[in-house]
Amino acid sequence: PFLLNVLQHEQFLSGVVDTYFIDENPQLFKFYPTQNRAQKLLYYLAQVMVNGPQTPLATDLQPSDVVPSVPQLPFAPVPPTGWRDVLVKEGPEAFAKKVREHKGLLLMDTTFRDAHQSLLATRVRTYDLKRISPFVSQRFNNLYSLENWGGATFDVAMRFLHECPWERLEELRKLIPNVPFQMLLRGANAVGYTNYPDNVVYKFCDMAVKSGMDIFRIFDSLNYLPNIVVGMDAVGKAGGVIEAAISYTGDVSDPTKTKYNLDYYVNLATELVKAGTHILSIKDMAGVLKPRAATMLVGTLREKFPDLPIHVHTHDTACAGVASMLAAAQAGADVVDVAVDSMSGLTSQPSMGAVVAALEGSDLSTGISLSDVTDYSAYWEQTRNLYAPFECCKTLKSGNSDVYVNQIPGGQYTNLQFQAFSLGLADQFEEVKKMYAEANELLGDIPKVTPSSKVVGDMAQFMVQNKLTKEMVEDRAEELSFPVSVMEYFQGYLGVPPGGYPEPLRTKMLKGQKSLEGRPGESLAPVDFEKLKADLAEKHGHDVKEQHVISAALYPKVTDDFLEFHDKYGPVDRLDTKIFFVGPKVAQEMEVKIEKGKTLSIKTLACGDINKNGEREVFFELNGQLRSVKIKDEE
Ligand code: 3PY
Ligand code: ZN
Repeated sequence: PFLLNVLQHEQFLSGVVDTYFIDENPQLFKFYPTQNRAQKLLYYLAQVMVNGPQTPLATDLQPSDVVPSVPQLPFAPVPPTGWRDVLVKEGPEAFAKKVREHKGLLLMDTTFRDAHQSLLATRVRTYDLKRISPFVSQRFNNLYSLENWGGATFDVAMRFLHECPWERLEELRKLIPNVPFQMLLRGANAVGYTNYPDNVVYKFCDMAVKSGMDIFRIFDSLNYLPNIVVGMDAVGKAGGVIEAAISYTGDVSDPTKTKYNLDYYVNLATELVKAGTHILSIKDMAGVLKPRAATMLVGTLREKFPDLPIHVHTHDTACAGVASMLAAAQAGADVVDVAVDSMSGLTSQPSMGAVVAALEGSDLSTGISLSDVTDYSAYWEQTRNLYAPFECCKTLKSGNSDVYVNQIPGGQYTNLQFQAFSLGLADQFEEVKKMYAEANELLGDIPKVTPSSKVVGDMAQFMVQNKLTKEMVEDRAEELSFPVSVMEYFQGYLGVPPGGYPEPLRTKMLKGQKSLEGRPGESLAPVDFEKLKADLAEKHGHDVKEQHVISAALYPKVTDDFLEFHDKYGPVDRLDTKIFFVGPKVAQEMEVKIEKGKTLSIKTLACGDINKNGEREVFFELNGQLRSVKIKDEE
């Protein structure tokens, strides 16, 4: 059994030990503070009061004072049945069959993942997701799925929100037992930015299913089949629903664009079907699937695979998302992606309310009530104000049809724009966007989605900064020192791009450097999970959960920092969002529920003057008792 320290060791307590005992059991001689969660939280609050936000805010906008109201529900002891009941009872194949047989259009709601990844820098906290979850479970039981995990949420949760992504999944599962959960899996990159050894991908998927995940949308940023197949196999073995995705790029409605034409997509889809996908997904990560292209692509795939459910994803960057999703539905798509109205539009998904209303009364009616959408949307409209410091609308104010040219994915668009604005180079964004298209050409015209989108973005910025054109890069490739991500792409670390690498550029850039052949994961040594677990336990001095070990295999440093932060500051994920980001004011009172039946009542009393050691003493009332914490003022 795991022991906290030597004072719990029977043999030690009985006195039958020699001095080797210390050498053999060093971890038992580390004395960690006992779990005083209340004191740790006071320490966090005091830290924010004295030294400002511990999660860097992206803009000068402040979280508003609103306490978002949750729509009232009549008492219901159990939620109505949903698609998850079908999945749990009958398994993935039968689930897929029933989805295909369903008459109306089904929706996936992306509000809990892609919407805030695209609009609010992925910063939405479990706290706010949980508050609205019972409502989702009661009123949105007809959803095909709720996308609430994966993509960038995994590392951002630990890195910036100091919360455990696995705990998010488990807690939402308890609150929403009836709606299938969906996640985005980056194939052999899992939820990271680089290829992992296969055993990491398998273990990750297995634990995801055990923690409550149902449907996995699996893609590879280069549409590189071997990378997608690893993810598919891992999901299948874990018992999840396999939703293999085509990452859509180019324009099938433009006959002059021949690289990514209908044949290309039909061939890729055929391979995914052969590899055993339960559902076929079209992932339009940039929102470049025009309505007419949606009709052509979905129509062609529908004809070719009459029994296979088709699920279409888009972004609303050009504001044509609703039109494209309606076109997809009419051409035979079974499921399309939307976000609730107040979290929709621009680089997010198209509006749920608009799609629901457009189809009401038709054969494709979604079975979702517009008045429920309104209530759900009102919650998010208020909640979004808590995330004002991360609002993309600080810089992005309207739709942009230039996305059809630059093809920048939704999540990256606001990032690049924000970077340019924060450097005071607003007009540079126009140049970066233009250069993004040129960089894509240089790299061989590739699908652009995490992580290949970063390669193209890095290349575009490199070209803007160094005032390089495409021709200049081609001429001077041997002497330029390219960004690391670009070199790694050419070295084969992401997999093989469609149609192979551009030559002679690649040879010139690599200058004889070694490159990987084939699937990168094949040549990576497996992670030793037992050793990793022991290392973590040694470092953090408590029984490390299996889930944390998997987090550490994916993100060693981020996980380490997360565990350390948690050891130091306690369950900061229990604080409300405004207090978490910007701290309380003096004389503010708050209730913090740290677990079922255990609520702390905290009032801030005063923040003292700076003493000769450069510290301030912050005074609180905790459950009626006076407490104080000394914090070094780092100003
Ligand atoms: C991600 O990989 O996080 C994406 O959302 C890609 O579209
Ligand atoms: Zn997306």
